Amino acid sequence: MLFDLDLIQKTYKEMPAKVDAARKALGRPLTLAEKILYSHLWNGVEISDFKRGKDYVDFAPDRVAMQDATAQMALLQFDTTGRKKVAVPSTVHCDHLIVAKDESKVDLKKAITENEEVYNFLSSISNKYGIGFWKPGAGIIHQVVLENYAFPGGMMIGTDSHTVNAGGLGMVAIGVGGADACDVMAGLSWELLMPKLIGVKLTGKLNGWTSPKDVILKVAGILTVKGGTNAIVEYFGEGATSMSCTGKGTICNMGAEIGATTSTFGYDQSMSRYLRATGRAAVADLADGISSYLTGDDEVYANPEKYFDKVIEINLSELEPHLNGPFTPDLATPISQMKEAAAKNNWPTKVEVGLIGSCTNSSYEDISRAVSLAKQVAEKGLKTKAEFTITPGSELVRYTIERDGYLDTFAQIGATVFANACGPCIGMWDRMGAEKQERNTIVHSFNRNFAKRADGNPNTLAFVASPELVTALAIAGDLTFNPLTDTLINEKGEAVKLDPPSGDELPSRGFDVEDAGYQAPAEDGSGIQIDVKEDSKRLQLLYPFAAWEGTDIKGLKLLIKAKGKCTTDHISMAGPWLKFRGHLDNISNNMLIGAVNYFNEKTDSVKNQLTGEYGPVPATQRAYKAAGIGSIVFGDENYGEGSSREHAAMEPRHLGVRVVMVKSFARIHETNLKKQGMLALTFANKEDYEKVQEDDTIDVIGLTSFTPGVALKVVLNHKNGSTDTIEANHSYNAQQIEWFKAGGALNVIRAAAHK
Ligand code: MIC
Ligand code: SF4
Repeated sequence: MLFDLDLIQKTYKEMPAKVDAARKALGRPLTLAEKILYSHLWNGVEISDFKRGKDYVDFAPDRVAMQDATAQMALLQFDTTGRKKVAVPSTVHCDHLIVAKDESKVDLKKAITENEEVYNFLSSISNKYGIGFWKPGAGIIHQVVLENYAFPGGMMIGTDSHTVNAGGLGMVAIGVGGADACDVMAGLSWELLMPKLIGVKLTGKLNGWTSPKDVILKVAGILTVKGGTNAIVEYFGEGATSMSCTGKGTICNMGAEIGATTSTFGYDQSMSRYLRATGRAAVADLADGISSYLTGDDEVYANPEKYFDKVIEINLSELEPHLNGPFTPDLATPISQMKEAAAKNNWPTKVEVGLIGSCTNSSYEDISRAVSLAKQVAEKGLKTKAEFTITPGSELVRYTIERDGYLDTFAQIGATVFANACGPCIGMWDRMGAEKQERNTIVHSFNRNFAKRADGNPNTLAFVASPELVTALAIAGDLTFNPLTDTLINEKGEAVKLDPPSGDELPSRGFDVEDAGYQAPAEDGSGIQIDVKEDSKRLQLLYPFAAWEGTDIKGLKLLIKAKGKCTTDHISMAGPWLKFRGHLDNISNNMLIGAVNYFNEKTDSVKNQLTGEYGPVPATQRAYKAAGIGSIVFGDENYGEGSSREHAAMEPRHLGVRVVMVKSFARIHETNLKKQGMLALTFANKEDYEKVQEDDTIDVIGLTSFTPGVALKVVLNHKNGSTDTIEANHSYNAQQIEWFKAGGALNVIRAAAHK
């Protein structure tokens, strides 16, 4: 569908002059990322050569997208700002709360009943404040955004880390917490640390079994889960232009898994084709008119080392299909090495389930290529060994693939089609037998594979791969099957080889849909009432957090010293907890229950310093809160990796944790902590992490002169009477220090609104 053409027209009208001015001021050619950033500076911000990784810059994003699990908190916050309407076009998408169990229709119906209160809340608050609402069943936020809202050269933020998916259509699209979305919807600027720039030059051409997914699986292997932190990854080269737009979306989507601020591609014919196929020829025509502004300058791509902070080159002609995992998306194994890797690591090689789809890989092209393999099952007399599921990304794609007979072909290999929603990607998979917690292997085309993420079973090993490879491995039922070289034995006992996948970039008969699932907001929503019941278990109005007391913070108890990987899934688990995303107190009962306690290597078992007993993390923290004692959380590298969910910051805030101090943070989580008025600190010397002891009482010194760029001190008062004073770095700028002092960014906005 075509939305907001006037916004796109205006952006494109102003963009050339803005880009030219930036090029002139900086005195050099520009990358695409810079063109988009500099043409979206907040009104009044002067163009200057901002220092990457150092300067905070104010921007004016074109639009905001929110999904149901994060929109609840974002809109509860927006509701307290006193605004009448959102200041920029915004949308809400109902995709995260649908459990995948039986099949699409049954599951959707059940979700609509179970989540009625939340859907009604989101629908009416969207209606009131001028927000477009996509009903349950319409599809996954990022797919729906790509199909309807993303446009080359645009800038958007979204309350979901995979908002970056829209980079496939040449946007700078960034995942944020709800508080950031709230600012932009309230008409305020949006602040971002000027990102570093990583260039990825793609040479050659994808062929055979290799797909866009393998590009990002390879990049994740090179850069690791934190290698993209505070950087924009820009892809270019012949390999980029020869790839489909939706393939580019897959690559950008999984940029979240390397911690990148976002990823993007320059405007090209594949984007034009995609825009036209999705009913947006007018946007394509406009983009064609200023195409040189919608991609990096030639000089940049000719000499990338001069303009990017880091350059990676990948030859697509030689790239092998990969499988990444288990438990982390950056453990990359080329398929030819899987036999060896599985044996060495003792990974179960029997594939129990293959799952395709999700916001990452559910395009028409993905499905058509996977179907070309499913067809071969009957043609070659094979039998599919593993279970197989499909999670379409949108009703538009689902309707079209049904029309084109693809769902029938999948049905012939025994596939289950789940609702157009997140489902098994976010622990909303009611998988039969998962409660037995058996060690088992699954392969999927989603993006994340942290422990418990798909089915809640900590012993499920999930490997991420392209939909093509997932389909082949499900047919073979074997993780070590290399379809490039290996044969399968069919029902007649013959050895057969699968032909490489083939498919269509876009449907030859065009896309089709009966009801895409969109609800436009009321023209005048002022009369609409938002009801949140006092005794609701799912929704709770927010109260303002208390302001800083004006002194150093002393006498904090150690709540947990988290060991190793501590993602937002460890801090605030999804799956069964998603139902409490609109109720801060209830969801706080999952706080840090997945984090491993350094001192006993257990999850959800920490020492209560008041009683000396071990208990669950949330209960222990509630005991400190009841006693009026603050606490501190220590953590390892890349703390808060993964999701944008601000619950991972709001829960500790609500329960009385004052400080989170770690070796390093993931970008969105660090911002979320700051926004909620917490202290987010990093060890100046990472070895100091070792000095933290289980019975420590901790003081934070230097807050009365809290200044950007000046380290604070943290004193560890050990039980034996000795102390260690360690240096605590922080990245707060002057504005963020104000948030801390006020007790949270929202308190600052509210105070301004009431002046
Ligand atoms: C995810 O993929 O982890 C999620 C669920 O989409 C999250 C958002 C959330 O936790 O609601 C994300 O990536 O930001
Ligand atoms: Fe949904 Fe999974 Fe995509 Fe997150 S990554 S938006 S949970 S499909």
